[in-house]
Amino acid sequence: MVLYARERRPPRWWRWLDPGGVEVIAMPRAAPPPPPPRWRAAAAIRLARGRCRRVAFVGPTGAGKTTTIAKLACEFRMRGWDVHLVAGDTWRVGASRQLAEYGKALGVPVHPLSALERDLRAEVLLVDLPGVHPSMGERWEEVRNVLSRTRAHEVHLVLSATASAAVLRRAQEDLQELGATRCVLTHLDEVDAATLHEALAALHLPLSYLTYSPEVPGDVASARSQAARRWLPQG
Ligand SMILES: Nc1nc2c(ncn2[C@@H]2O[C@H](COP(=O)(O)OP(=O)(O)O)[C@@H](O)[C@H]2O)c(=O)[nH]1
Ligand SMILES: [Mg+2]
Repeated sequence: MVLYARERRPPRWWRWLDPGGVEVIAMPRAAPPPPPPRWRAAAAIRLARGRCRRVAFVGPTGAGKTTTIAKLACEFRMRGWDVHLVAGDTWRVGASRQLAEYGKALGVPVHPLSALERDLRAEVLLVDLPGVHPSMGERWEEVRNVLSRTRAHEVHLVLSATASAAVLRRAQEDLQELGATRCVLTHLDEVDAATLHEALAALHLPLSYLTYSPEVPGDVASARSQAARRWLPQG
């Protein structure tokens, strides 16, 4: 921004040595705010009375899969849906117990993987899986196998907003084969606005839910809900 400008003309007899010029005093202009990230909001899980919606959650270890499942189980339960959980993380020590404890506290049945072949009278079946990456060989194969047994209507990729944009992009590419069509972003309470902005800009998949505390129940919102507007920059 130009604050002051003046043409400087030395005397004619001096101009052979100093032709003159323009004096300018300027201040750098503040950088414009970055444009809002272009993320897409996916619809929340849609349930119907008397039908079973099978939903699986995949993603890297520690992203928040089990916590998201427990939060959603509680939400659905409170709205009167018949919720069942499947403990598919047979790799992490204590993972099944963690889910069983949530199930007990929420009054929701928790089944072993063998229940996937049974005709459960649930209206929503949430399947918890171990953290996974294609480099994990045996575990990768098992997750693929469980997913095909699940016959999921929806697969959600769970990602933490604390991961860098590069890691988030990479995770979406690396886990593409698992067939997730939407993603859940967790740990929003642990990042600042700029980091969240970068995380949202890195999402190729539409965003279904976000979570913003480790607490169960509570602090989960559909990306299209009013509650989500508090966390997400509006485009
Ligand atoms: N602050 C915060 N912590 C979270 C959130 N979601 C999960 N966590 C914590 O992150 C850790 C890993 O979560 P977990 O659900 O076990 O991850 P998983 O390995 O993907 O199943 C646990 O300590 C959770 O309490 C969140 O939205 N905010
Ligand atoms: Mg887990």
